[in-house]
Amino acid sequence: MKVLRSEPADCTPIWFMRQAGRYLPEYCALRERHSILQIIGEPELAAEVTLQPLERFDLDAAIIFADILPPLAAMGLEVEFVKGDGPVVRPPISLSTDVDRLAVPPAASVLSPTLEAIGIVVRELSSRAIPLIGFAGAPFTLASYAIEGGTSRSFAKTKAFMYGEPAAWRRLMTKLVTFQSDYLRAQVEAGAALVQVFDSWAGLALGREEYREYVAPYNRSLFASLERLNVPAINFSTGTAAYIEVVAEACGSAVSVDWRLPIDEYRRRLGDARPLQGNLDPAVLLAPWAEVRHRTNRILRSACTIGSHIFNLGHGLLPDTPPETVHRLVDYVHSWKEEER
Ligand code: 1CP
Repeated sequence: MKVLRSEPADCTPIWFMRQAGRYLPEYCALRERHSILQIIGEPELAAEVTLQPLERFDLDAAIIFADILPPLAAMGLEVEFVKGDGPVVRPPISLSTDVDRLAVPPAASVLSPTLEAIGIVVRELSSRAIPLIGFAGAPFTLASYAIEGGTSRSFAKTKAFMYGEPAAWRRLMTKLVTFQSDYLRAQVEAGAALVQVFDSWAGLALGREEYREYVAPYNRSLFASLERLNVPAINFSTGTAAYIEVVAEACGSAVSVDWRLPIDEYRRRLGDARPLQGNLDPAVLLAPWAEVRHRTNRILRSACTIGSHIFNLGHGLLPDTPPETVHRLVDYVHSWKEEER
């Protein structure tokens, strides 16, 4: 929180995307008994999973166990996680009239289990001074699941809709901004100390000019609506190295960067005004510790004075990551001093 507020910090803070996930045996044990949607739908279970990584590691933040897709269910689509196949969204949006059928209910009326889980976690963490991160998907990333009906590599249907039905695209993105803005506000009211907006796929799908035209205005409008919440908001994306300046223009208190460029290059391009988050390649954690340390050191040395950087991966922890490596990395980042440069 100090880094996000530009106050002096004693060390570089660290947390991980997917810190509650399949690399943790205790998470897998719980998943054998409950589906993802069951965990998300039961506040006590969601709170338990959220806290699992904090029992093991000295992390500087918790992230609420939820997913970016339940909002699509709240808007009237059917969302299912099929084992091995990833998410399925039915029926996918394919016509302009499908957009008109999407509802925009108050988030608190449809996603109350997540808001309750936030309350439980915040009470549990209050004595430990660890902030809880609320989150939501950015409009493009959510639109891609709604239009593709699930995960995609080419985003062909999403782009065909975007280019072919520009007016319907505007209506869809506007509805998503309205819902997500309300959902993030509700998470902050429930106790989240900061929020992160996940735009996981826009950068992998679009070139700079298309991003500018079809994505940036909606991200800008979402981040602008968050300003009145008075909590930090992290702007997360991947695959956006070619136009990170345009992504960062949408705003947010910090910009999360992937591993496709060294962090000092991201820093040069974005300036010193805001903290950066990232940028270790998640796959590095599958390597022996000496390699992890070497690459971590390079990030910590590169233009990242303590107080200007939140250590994280460029994307989520991979299921094969050894928990022991996560443990060593957390302690290493915390004990790292600028004199080691
Ligand atoms: O048990 C499992 O199957 C593990 C996978 C998993 C997890 C850990 C899913 C299914 N959801 C979650 C929880 C989750 N999802 C969290 C909270 C946990 C934490 O970070 O500690 C968060 C922040 C998300 C967000 C999320 N879900 C994103 C954005 C972040 C990212 O990874 O890019 C996305 C794209 C999803 C969709 C999703 N959820 C799950 C799957 C298998 C997928 C599909 C991914 C794909 O399309 O490739």
